[in-house]
Amino acid sequence: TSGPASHPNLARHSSAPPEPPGLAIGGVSQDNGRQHSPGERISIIFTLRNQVGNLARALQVFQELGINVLHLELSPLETGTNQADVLVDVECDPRRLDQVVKMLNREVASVNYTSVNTQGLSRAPSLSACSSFDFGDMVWFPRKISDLDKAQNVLMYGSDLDADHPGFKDPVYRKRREQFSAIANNFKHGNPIPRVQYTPEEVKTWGTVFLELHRLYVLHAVPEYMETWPELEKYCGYRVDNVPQLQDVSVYLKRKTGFQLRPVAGYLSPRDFLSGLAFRVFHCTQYIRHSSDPFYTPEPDCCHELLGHMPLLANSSFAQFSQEIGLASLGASDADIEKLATLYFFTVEFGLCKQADSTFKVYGAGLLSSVAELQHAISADNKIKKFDPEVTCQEECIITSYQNAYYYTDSFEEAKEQMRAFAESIQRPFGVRYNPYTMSVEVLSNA
Ligand code: HBI
Ligand code: NLE
Ligand code: FE
Repeated sequence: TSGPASHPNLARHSSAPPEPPGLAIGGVSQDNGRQHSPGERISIIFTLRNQVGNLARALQVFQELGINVLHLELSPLETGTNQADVLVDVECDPRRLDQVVKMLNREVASVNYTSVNTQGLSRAPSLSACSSFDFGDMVWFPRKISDLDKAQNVLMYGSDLDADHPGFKDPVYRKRREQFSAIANNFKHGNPIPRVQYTPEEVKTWGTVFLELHRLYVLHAVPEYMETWPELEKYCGYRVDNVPQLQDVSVYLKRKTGFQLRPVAGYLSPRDFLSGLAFRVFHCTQYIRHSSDPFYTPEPDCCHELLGHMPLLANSSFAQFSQEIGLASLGASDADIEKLATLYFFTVEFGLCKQADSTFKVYGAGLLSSVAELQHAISADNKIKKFDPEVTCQEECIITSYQNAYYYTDSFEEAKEQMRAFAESIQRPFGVRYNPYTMSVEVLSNA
């Protein structure tokens, strides 16, 4: 092997113009005469795609910036994604970290973690410095919007209905659901959402739900929900005789609040659902409920997403709130996800709030999409309890039948504030920051 002295780039020539400093790996210092800027030991973890030259190009960044590499480790190649994690300890002025990350981002799949070692260069090897942040104990979560392609765990029903589903015994309905599952399962971030030609029977079901719910909205929906309706009618084809296309709604929302839609085959796992919100992505089912029971269905369908959720996602304060909840969920423990999802369920899905005249109004999407459960909730005063995150997070979420209880706050604002406060209390060994320019999350050390 060629040592520093025999390598042309690393030879010391006092007369030659200064060369960029060489790489030092594993503590072997290779210096070509230039002084390194005083720095601290900084650990950086990034993900590389397994392709010829990718590692070299990533490390070249440090060479170009004149930053000395102190330590380097590679994780085993992950077969599913064909990616590997790389941990690099460098000697660098922390004020240059932003620049380093920016340049690295051009060469690597994602920069996942940076940590400035406050104890300086003398600290023992990096793995112990990062031991609380082992690759092994970190929950995987999407770092960039296209990573959502890998976070699509549908819990029910997809194309596989249960015996108590109203469409279970209907072979035509079941066949139709397979088409919707195929659209969702083939979808990749960046694709337009395929348009669906809804059958006359499907349009009729939509119309029945649409008409009946409208009567109830006027009386019982929060004003924030009502406010965006005229635009949904104008730009997205919200009409009694037309099922809006997810693509049209997605384009409208993107302009209005930065939210976009992704088709999904059924009820998505709470973790995957919440992580979409971190990127202002809302997962939407595209199929419609069975015609035999238009007023209640035991799973999300396009009536639930389009009539229940979309009007509020077009409200900027609600959109901002939704993203914050999503960001708080990234990398959280299973126990914390369960609590957060439960609180989301009893607010965003089934919540009510008091108005100035002390009547209750509804903002929960699961109520605003079900004629039957909405009527049930507003006529069952004894089932409406005060929302208290500490207590409500212990409740059971019932998806396939009416709730045992509904929760109210003194205002819509209060619901968002209490959810925020809870989300902020979730403990993680790192923080996240969303970068809207790259649509990715930056992971920050809490150390
Ligand atoms: N999946 N398709 C779909 N639609 C939802 O509204 C939905 C979901 N999964 C989970 C979920 N909502 C939430 O209620 C919480 O569990 C986070
Ligand atoms: N039960 C709701 C409806 O009938 O619209 C859908 C389920 C929402 C989680
Ligand atoms: Fe929902």
